Amino acid sequence: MPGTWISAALTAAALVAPAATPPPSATPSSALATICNKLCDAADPANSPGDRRPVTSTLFSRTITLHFDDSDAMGWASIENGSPGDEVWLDRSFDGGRSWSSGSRLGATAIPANNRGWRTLMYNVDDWNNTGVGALRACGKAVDRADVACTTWARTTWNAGERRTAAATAEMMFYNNSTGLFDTTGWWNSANALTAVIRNVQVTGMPSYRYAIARTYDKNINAAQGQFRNEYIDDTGWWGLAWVLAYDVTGDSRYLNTARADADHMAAYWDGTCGGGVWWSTAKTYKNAIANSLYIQLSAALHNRISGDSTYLNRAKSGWTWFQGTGMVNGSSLVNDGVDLGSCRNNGSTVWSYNQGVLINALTELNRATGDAGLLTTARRLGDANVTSTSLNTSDGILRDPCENGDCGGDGPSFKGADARGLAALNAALSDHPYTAYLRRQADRAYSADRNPLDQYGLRWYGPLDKLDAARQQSALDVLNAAS
Ligand code: 7K2
Repeated sequence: MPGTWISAALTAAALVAPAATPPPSATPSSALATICNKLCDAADPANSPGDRRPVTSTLFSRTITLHFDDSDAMGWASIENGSPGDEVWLDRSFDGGRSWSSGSRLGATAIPANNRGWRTLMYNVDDWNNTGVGALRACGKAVDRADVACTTWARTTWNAGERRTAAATAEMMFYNNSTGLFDTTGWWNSANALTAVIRNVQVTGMPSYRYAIARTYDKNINAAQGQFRNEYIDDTGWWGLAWVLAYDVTGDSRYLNTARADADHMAAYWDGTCGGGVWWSTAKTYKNAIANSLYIQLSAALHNRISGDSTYLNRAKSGWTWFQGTGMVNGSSLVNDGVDLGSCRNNGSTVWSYNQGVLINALTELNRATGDAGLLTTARRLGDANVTSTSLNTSDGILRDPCENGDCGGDGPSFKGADARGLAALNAALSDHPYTAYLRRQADRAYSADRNPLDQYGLRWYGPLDKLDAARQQSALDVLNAAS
């Protein structure tokens, strides 16, 4: 009888299909080995204090259900309304459902004679000893058909008890423990992803992913040109800001020293072409907003953390003076992309969200350094334009970049998160917190329209969910952090 799970679930162990030979392709060993967290794999769901069922799937009138024991961070699969011989099992993924151990079919079992339903034993979602951030799905097969149906991927509420930690956990499913970078995205985007994860630790107080800070640092300190420098001055700026935040959260001065090395690398690419400013890259072909906003923000942030400093303060001030002189902030208080090297004026190129947010963050940090209230007034003008511009917002007030009629390539998906970070910093610095409602609207919409059951997010916050990568996830994580 379906629903009467007697302790025959124990007998289920005897019904486990002979372990299939794992495929020859490399599978993370943790995906195959028995995992023990609070409990070991193959625990009895009869002992679960809870039974949450986030997702189901149907197959020829059968229902396949994924169940969670959230207090033990384990899950099991069931099949109902089936026939004897129907199979049911779990797949487990440690990369957000991009791959799983297809040979392992965790808990694979079959409906016994005279029954219409059955269930697997319980398996761990995560692998705590190996910092494996996991997901499960329930799968099944009818006895007389070849077709297999699986639920979508989901996980327990462990490290995912609210939408911000859930999004951080989904971001960490892209984190590659071997490289210390985020798979599916680029070098500079990984700096932003790490920044969003660290910020999540700060705003939620959940320390689970703090380990990523030291791991990313240790595994990449000698990458590229060392100290997280490379031929892109903006890339170096993003990493410098990540390390400033790492220093804020850990107090470890090695991160501050690296942030200094990054700022100094950027400063080495300041010259007199067009009266100042740092170049976009070491090839010295373009002076643009992003590299210079990052330079101002990072320099001011260093001044605010290094007692007795005047070098970084002077650089930040010179950066802003130069930026203003170029006219990159246009008459609508929106930032165009860069400078035309012939005229040394605003090149009229695309208005990207991140060019608002990073400049806003830079001016907020510079205000903290100088106490100059005019900087916050200017930042507020930029912020007001940011949240009202019809080129940066849908008609119902959802932030979107101009590339969102396409898929935004590899860079664009990270932009809105950097923007949200800047708006949040300014919002906190202004006593009337003028962007609270805006930021909350973004987070609420992304949560309701652009998310799957594993708390993975897509490009367009107004939906629908398009595809998954660590940069899309980073922007969503940033706006969730910002809305808190
Ligand atoms: O043209 C530059 C930049 O001015 C422009 O804003 C973006 C728009 O494209 C390139 S830079 C592409 C990325 C490279 N490294 C770090 C990121 O800040 C940057 O977006 O896509």
